[in-house]
Amino acid sequence: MRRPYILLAAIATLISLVLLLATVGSLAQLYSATAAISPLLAQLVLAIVLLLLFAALAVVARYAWLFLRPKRSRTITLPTAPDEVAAVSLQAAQQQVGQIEDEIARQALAIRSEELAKRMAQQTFQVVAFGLGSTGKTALVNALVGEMAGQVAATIGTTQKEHTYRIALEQGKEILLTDTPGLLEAGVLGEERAATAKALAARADLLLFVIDNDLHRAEYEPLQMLMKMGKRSLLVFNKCDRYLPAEKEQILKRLRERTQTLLQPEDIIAVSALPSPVSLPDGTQLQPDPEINPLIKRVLTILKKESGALMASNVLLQSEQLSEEARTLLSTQRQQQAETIVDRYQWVGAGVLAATPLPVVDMLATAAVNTQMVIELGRVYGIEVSIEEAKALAISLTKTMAGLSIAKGAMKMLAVGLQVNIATAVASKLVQGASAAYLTRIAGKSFITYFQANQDWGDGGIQAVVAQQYQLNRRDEFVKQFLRHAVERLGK
Ligand SMILES: Nc1nc2c(ncn2[C@@H]2O[C@H](COP(=O)(O)OP(=O)(O)OP(=O)(O)O)[C@@H](O)[C@H]2O)c(=O)[nH]1
Ligand SMILES: [Mg+2]
Repeated sequence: MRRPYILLAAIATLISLVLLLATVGSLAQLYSATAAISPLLAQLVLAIVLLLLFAALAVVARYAWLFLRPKRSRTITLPTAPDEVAAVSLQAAQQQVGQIEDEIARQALAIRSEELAKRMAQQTFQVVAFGLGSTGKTALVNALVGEMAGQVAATIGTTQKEHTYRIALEQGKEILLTDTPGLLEAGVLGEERAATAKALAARADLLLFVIDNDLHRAEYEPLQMLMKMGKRSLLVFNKCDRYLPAEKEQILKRLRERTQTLLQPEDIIAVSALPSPVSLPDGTQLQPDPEINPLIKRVLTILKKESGALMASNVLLQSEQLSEEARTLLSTQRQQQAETIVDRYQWVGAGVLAATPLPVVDMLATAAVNTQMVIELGRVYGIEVSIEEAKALAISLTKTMAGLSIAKGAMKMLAVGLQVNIATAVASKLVQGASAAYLTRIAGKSFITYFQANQDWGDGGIQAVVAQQYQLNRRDEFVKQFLRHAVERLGK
């Protein structure tokens, strides 16, 4: 208990004791005074007073309990294990992907999310070799896989497409080892390949960043970027056979210094994936074996100690990216659907008002906000708006439009646009219809903003949103185009 409470409790106990003593004293006095008249009456009075006292105490105790009882808090158990968090995030991303209507975009994202789910389920560890052209990525991947599967050549740009190999491990686990095209190739094709390589690197659980000398600036920047992204990486210094031992140590020392803030020293590994052939005295050429054991050992250690956490954090990262892409696509899709609804509704009321013989300036705002439109717009954003809610929303928007005198302003502007005299404008059916359509548009656009912001009018409230939409839809170009449509639709 904290100090102020202890003090309070002590004071309360003291007061209660004093009151109790006073009550007992008074009761004793009352009893003896009444007993002098009649002992039976005294007992009766005492019993009644005690009963009342207990009743009062019970009431006080009940209310005290209501206030002081420990509040039961609703606890929601959130997943805390990395793989559970990743699974939840992936599920959320998949749900968003499912809502995308564009077939091609949905398929592309769905394939990625399925791959992620599969990798999570199968415990497939993805290792990607990445680096500048000709640093020996393919040679390294081949050496690692233990077979000469790729084509190894001295020119930059040998690997044109990524290539993935499966390496089976015990307990059904496996490593997917991916060879990527080199960065820094000339031309558009080179840029495209570099982009593919970067995308693949971003998907890796473990990255083998292959270099063949001290770090190039073109290498340092992507390495730094990937490390900041939290990508687990090993810096693989390949082609060590080309250097004398002292030179090799010198380069390794410099590498360690330059990547001090990015990498652990044990994550910088010197290898020779495909050492140059050696000429023997008899003139024959001998192909030395690759020297990649330290790298294999390091990869296996990481796999043993960190693979679970690495895969989980990678799935999390990727499902977040997937989610982000899906969200962007969904938002564009919803915007288009919502605009189509507004386009449809704006001409519905317009026709009716254009056919009305009387001037209807004041009716315009009311007629413009169609409750059905509000319901349909809500649905686009996944919000079920009841008729009552839609009516209430429509009323507040109508009031806002009336308050801002938008109906009159719009009518005047459109009349000018249609070059109708203001005096006869009110009578002009075309202006009337066009104004209704225009106001429906402002209302619809305002509701789109409201639903986009999760049913929130924002800091400036409904007025600010409506005023902003009015401003946005007043641009000359837009009004001209709008009037052309109006004449086409209502002129007949
Ligand atoms: N001396 C030596 N040469 C190597 C070593 N590893 C690769 N090379 C040579 O380096 C050149 C390029 O090797 P690749 O494996 O094709 O390089 P890469 O990084 O895949 O190249 P791109 O696919 O074009 O990006 C080839 O001539 C290889 O023989 C090595 O450990 N030592
Ligand atoms: Mg290659």
